[in-house]
Amino acid sequence: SEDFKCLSCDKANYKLIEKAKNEKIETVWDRAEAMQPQCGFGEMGLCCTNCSMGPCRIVKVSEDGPKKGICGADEDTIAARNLARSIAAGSSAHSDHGRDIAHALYNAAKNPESGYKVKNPEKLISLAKEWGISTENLDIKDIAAKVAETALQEFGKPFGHLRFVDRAPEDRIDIWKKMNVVPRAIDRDIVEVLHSTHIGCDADYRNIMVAATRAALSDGWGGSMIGTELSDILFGVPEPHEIEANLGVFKEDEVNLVIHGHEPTLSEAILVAVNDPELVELAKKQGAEGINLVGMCCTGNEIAMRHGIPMAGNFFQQELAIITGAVDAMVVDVQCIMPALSQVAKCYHTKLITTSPKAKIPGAIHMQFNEEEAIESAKKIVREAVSNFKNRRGNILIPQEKSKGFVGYSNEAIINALDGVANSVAHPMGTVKPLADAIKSGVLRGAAAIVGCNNHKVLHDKGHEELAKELIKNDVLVVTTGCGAYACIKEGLMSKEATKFCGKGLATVCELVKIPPVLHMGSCVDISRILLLLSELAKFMNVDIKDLPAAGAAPEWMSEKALSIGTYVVASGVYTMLGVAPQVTGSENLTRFLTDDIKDIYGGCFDIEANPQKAAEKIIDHIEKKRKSLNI
Ligand code: NFS
Repeated sequence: SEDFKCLSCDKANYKLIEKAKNEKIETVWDRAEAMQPQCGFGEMGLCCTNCSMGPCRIVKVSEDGPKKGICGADEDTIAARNLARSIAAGSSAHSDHGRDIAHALYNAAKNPESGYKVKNPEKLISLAKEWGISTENLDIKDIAAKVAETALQEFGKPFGHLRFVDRAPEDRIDIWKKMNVVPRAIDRDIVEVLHSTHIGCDADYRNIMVAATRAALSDGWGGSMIGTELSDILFGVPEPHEIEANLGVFKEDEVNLVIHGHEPTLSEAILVAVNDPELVELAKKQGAEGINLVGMCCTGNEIAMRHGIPMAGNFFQQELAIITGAVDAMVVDVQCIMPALSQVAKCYHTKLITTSPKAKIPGAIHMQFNEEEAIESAKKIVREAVSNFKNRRGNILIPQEKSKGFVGYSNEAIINALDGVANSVAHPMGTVKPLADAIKSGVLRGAAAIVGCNNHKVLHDKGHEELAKELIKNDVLVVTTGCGAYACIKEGLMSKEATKFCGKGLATVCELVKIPPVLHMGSCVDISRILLLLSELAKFMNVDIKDLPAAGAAPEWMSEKALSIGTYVVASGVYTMLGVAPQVTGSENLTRFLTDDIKDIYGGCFDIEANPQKAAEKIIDHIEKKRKSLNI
């Protein structure tokens, strides 16, 4: 298994990569190898396919060759347009997810057949109040309908700006106003990027980035935040749970159902269905002991956070999950689902079931998930999974590796945990005061978020883990979401014992407050939680987000969503470290803009460092500088 250490640093994966080799099954690592060398024009952002006079590409490596596209677009225009379009696509993915949650909330109010119910009426009422919706004489369902409709209006309202923008610190909103990037309506801001990057429209890279930044902010402070807030209302606010993680969570004697993708509207309904006595009975009739539901990628984060469902694996483990031979069905909805899965599934008995009209995969079984009768349609899907148990072929290998950790740190849960200890020291309950105090006193040097995907350009999971370890060793509290959260829990960084990796200050805080040093805050849309935590902290300390000793990092990012996230996080004032360079380096101007000039505008900027040790040093350096300017 020695050879596989250069592909992943997760031991559970070695045996399965070896199994894949023996069984002649191609994985993401094989395809990445076959792709070498990767296209230099694309890598630098210098290939333009925006019109059919092209494709055009700018030659940088020599004096010869075109320096302009056929329409005259130069490297700055081309690289910025490509980046902006990716940001718009990322923002649209998160926001469309948010829209689906809003529809589900509407269904919960209006359509009893849907099976959705409001689980947290307090959060619903508080959001209604925030949005100026009168709750007088209305029952929960009526309020839910109004809140859902108001949320849906955020996508296409003709005037004004997004409601959640007002949650940001005042200084931040002023910067956005000055830069003309206050998001107005989510669909509009995304459409505007597509329009302005059309052939013959915006050619000014800085102005292209204005539209792109606005579209990104409409994700973080719009679509994603709607997704998170309304999911909490519908499915409950996450609370700490101890759970198991890694491919060792599969059970030989139970039906293994993997739910993979993103939207809790599906995973929550599947969770109800797997507990249906009739389906459990059916599983037993097939010879199984029960139904083992496990999560993968961000929808796995969502149900782990709310229900303690095991986290099977992250983006780079999706094929390996099937290669165990123990997966009876993998049920997917949207985003981060490799089309390769259908080929892998064919080599086993596994049923790959697509459920969204937005994401069908040739070779998969399509069973449309109907949110108007969510539970019924989830039951049909689960029945399909259960009836496949008997078709197992015997070539099963479930790795031993799994680890335990605590997940479920919503802002509410973090504040609760802090309240628990600090209430001896008279302070207003339910505020970020204890967190601010810990930072001010220097016990905690600051906080960093480690988020995002897996990417073959980085040793799988190593970028996340090493960075996290280095930061907590230096008393920086780490919060994490997405595939980064999987890497951290698998490495034991969310367990009680994780304090052994911490510096003295952070270890003391963790023991006192009974939290792990790496806090699992959810899926990628839940990065909106991190924005809110930073906002609350900034407001409490009477500063702007950019002044906080805080940073962001996406060591293994790959998706367009990650580009949208990075952009809204930077525009919210956060220094953000990328482990993989974005495809912009062919434009020195744009690269300098993103890594430097932008600092003077928003206070945050991108930095690029592949080595986790060096990335940690830079983050710590940034944090210490911010402490100095705050005089703490
Ligand atoms: Ni987010 Fe990356 Fe996907 Fe989640 Fe994982 S790949 S941008 S982390 S599952 S969305």
